[in-house]
Amino acid sequence: MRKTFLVLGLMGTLSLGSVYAQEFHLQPTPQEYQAGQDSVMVPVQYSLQAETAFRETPAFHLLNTLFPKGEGKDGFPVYVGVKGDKSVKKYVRRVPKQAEGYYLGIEKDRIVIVGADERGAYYGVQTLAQLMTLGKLPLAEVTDYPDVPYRGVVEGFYGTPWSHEARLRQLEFYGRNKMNVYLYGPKDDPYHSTPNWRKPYPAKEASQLKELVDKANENGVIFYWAIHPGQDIKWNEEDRDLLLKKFESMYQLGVRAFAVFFDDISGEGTKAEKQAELLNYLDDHFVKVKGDVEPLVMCPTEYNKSWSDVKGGYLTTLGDKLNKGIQIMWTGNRVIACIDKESMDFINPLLKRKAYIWWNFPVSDYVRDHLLMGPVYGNGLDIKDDMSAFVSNPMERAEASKIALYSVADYAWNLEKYDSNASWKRAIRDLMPNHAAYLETFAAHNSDLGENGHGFRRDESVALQPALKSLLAAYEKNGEMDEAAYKQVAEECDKIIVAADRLLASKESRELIEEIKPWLMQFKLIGEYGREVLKMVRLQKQGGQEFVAVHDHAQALQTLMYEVDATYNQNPYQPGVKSGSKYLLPTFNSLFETSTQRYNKAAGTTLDSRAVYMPYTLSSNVKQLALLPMRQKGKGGNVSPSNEVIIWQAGGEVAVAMDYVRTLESLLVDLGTQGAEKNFRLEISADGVNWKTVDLRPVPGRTLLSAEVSGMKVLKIRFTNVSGSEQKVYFKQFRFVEQ
Ligand code: LOG
Repeated sequence: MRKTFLVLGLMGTLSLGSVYAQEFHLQPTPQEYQAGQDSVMVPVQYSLQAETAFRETPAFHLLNTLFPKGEGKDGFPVYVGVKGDKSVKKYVRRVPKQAEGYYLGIEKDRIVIVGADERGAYYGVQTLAQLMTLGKLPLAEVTDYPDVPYRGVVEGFYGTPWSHEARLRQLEFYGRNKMNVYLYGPKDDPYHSTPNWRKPYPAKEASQLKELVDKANENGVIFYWAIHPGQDIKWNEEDRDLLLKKFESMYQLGVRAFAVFFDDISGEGTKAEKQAELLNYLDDHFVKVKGDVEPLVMCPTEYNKSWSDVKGGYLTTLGDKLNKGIQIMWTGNRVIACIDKESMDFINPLLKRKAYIWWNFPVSDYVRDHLLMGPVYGNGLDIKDDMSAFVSNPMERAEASKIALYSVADYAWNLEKYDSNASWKRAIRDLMPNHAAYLETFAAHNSDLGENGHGFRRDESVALQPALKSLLAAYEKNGEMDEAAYKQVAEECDKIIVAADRLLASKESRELIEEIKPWLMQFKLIGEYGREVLKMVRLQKQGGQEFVAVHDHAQALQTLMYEVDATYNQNPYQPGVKSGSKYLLPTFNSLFETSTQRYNKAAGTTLDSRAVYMPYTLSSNVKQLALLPMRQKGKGGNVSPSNEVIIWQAGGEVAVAMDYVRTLESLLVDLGTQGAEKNFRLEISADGVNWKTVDLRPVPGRTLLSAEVSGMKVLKIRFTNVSGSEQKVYFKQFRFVEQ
């Protein structure tokens, strides 16, 4: 196959808009694109050569927006349609057979777009739209189709659901990036989940949902509405009919695709047998009866390998019992995991169908103080035939999620040609064409998740890592200076400051900037802090007294960073604002500490050398709790809560150790279930040896438990499952305040 990706012949004559020819790349990466040297002027008007029915399709509406003067008899001929249409009969052989495939030909005297189906034609027009930004149209042929049948997004996170406006912008973005599904399932929409899943939406929400469905249709996106009934569903006719009724009310709003999620629940709702019965009932009595509804999608309770008990038969039951057409979601080997061949080979035989991948990235509902704006990498490039879908669960911040979503679209369309870094750079340019370099600097240092209960991490500060490392290593060893590394880090600090300012002040992509503003503020402070720390290192070596003033400024910047962290994004889960947390800040902190200690030693001073201070340490032998980070907040601490159900073995405990004996004021625990306290014991020790049991009292009407600890001396706290058997409970809160 001959593939030419560049349109070199045109470069000299192009009128360069926001897209430069040498950087031009179709998105998502097409299967086959051949462009010659020749080109034609971009037509300002077109004449439509199509069947009458074509005028009813999204492809037509998009086409009609591409030409400034619209349609006209003397316009440039555009032959467009789907396989079987008379108008494009001549070209039918060139159309790929795959669903949603298309052929796009740009000839001297015509444009030809033929879809394997309606959405294929729409994607052909989307590709034409991209080529038309080039200023001149290359004579070209595109033969293209997606590798994965369903590609898109599941709005399935905990936290503030996306706004209506953000969703409208997303749907348009999916259309442009050839993603065909959006599953609506925000955990904190009460009408999606407990308590209100049985009730219809109030008028305002209903009309907004209708608007979303229309917007999705315009953009070739299937709008799936998902319900999450498992926490309190009764397996009886009444609830089944209420669920059906809710579906019917959504159908009335225009919804033609439905999903049922059984993730993160405990109790009666988790039974595979019952879940399968319900889904099959919906399939037989709703989907099949309506005739115009897409295949059902379900998210199982055991939705990842680490939680699945194959012998227990849950997955096998679903695989055996669920009607063939029903899709089953899967997040991989763990809740948060990249997907590879081996993980597909594990799950598909159990489900007896190709898994519908729910990829938990860039979702940040368990690391809410971080932004996940780095490259999308780690998923197998050899699994296109193993999955029925690849959908991504994004961040609560819709615009910031677009960097990852762009690459998810690219990946799922064409796995073998996916190039994670190149795709990431293009995503950034797509989001902020006029500030791309600044956004790239920011995103490069805001990629990792920090410590988290799932243990999922991402690379960060990739280009700067070697310099950070060798600068620190040389200096820590014997005070040597790696000049080249020093220079590189210093330049990066300058770049960081400029990037933060330019983005904060930019008129471009305001919605994005508003979302990430606190992180931009923090980022700028890190750049400034880095600059001062580098000066400290230099001055310490020279032994100059100016060291003190620079040290004090660096310390002031630490205080300001602390204040940003304590002021913005104060959600109760992982409050705060972390930036550059994987390499940048830790390196600067180490340089701060070492240089201050060295200065103190030489000058006989007692400058404060502490950059970070964490008085509490968590330990646990419960697998899902062991990695949960502790946070210090004001005069107290809390364990970062988890979203899912914790499988807490008999005798399993979680313990918090203090750096020295402190005095408690209050302590709160929330296991998400009323009455759960009888299975657990809370103990406090003032010396780490002798323990005292403390009662946990339920706060009336809530699942919150409060311990009477005021005035108690504490060195260690421990909380143990003393029931003698495994407990499945949430871990929504574990928080204490000191006097
Ligand atoms: C939830 C999801 C959440 C995600 C990341 C699934 C299937 N369910 O642990 O709502 O956004 O993990 O925290 C989940 O992933 N539970």
